[in-house]
Amino acid sequence: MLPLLAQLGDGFWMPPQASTKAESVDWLFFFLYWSSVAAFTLIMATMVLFLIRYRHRPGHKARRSPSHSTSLELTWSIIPTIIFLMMFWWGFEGFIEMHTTPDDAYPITVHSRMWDWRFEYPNGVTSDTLVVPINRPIHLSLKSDDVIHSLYIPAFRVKQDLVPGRINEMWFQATRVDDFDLYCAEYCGVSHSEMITKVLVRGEADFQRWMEEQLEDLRAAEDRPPHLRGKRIFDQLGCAACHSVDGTRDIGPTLKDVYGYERPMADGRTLMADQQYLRDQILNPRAQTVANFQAGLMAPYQGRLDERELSHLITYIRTLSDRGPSAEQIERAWRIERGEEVEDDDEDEAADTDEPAADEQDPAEDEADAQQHTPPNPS
Ligand SMILES: [Cu+2]
Repeated sequence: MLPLLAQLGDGFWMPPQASTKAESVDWLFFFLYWSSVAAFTLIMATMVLFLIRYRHRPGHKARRSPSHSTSLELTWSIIPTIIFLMMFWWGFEGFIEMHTTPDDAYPITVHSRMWDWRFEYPNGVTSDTLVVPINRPIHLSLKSDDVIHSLYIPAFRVKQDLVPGRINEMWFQATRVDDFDLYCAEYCGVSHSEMITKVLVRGEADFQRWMEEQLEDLRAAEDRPPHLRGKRIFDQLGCAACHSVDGTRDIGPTLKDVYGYERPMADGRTLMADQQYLRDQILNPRAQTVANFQAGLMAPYQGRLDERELSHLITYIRTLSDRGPSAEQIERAWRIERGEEVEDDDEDEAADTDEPAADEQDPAEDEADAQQHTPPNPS
């Protein structure tokens, strides 16, 4: 009977049961639910029955009620105690199981922040959707860059807080190939409701293929002009959640025509948006806020980007301004630096593009990088 009730959870009253834990969670939930329904019905029915049966009638004299009944008291103590102990035991068992990660679990790091998710795989691949293989335990290390978030996958029946300054953990094993919702379940500011993405459960072969593509993309990204590498970092970090690149006002200032212009700040000062300004605003945005924008929303990127990544990101932002170098100029300088034949162009333009050449890496470093991104042997 009860397992049958748990089946009701699968897609009827609940999201589909898509992890190894889902059925036992639903089972316990429905046990609690239906025992509450049964207790409520029993108590209400008895009350109504007694109201009618023992109502006041003319000429009817009330009998004295018994003051004590050992058997009755034992019954109403022992039966509920057994039921409560059963509930405790199933809950406790499930809790322990949920917090005991299998040794062979596949590790993924989750970065959360207002209002965006990023999933980092052991080989350095990152993604804004959580792509996982079916039938394999997945271990998540949960981190937050700013406030408390909560990772919630209803179809898997798992939820865990992400707390700044802590690494929380959780694990699951998906049992259905499909796309499922992944929410933030802890109110975290104005765009909390947009902090939503997907879990894509795939067969082992599809997962490996996806991973190969990502690795390919990662390697190709290293062999691109700096502003394109910067754009990739911009996309990966989810900067677009708050900053437009076309002049549209969003949660944060647009990045179009910022570089090279004077910026009015909230404290009344005016700052020139040079490279140092961009660097400061990325690494420590809370130190100074642009006028008419809410302070403190952006997480500091100090320690989260290395100098090369930072330089690429700044180069990309400079290309978004009509006072910065154009993408063509950056690319041209990059090609010249690589020793490629470049068609003769305006001398002035070439002169403006000394900077990207400086952060060009040497081939040995490229080699080391490529090795870093080699995937672990799937066991
Ligand atoms: Cu959140």
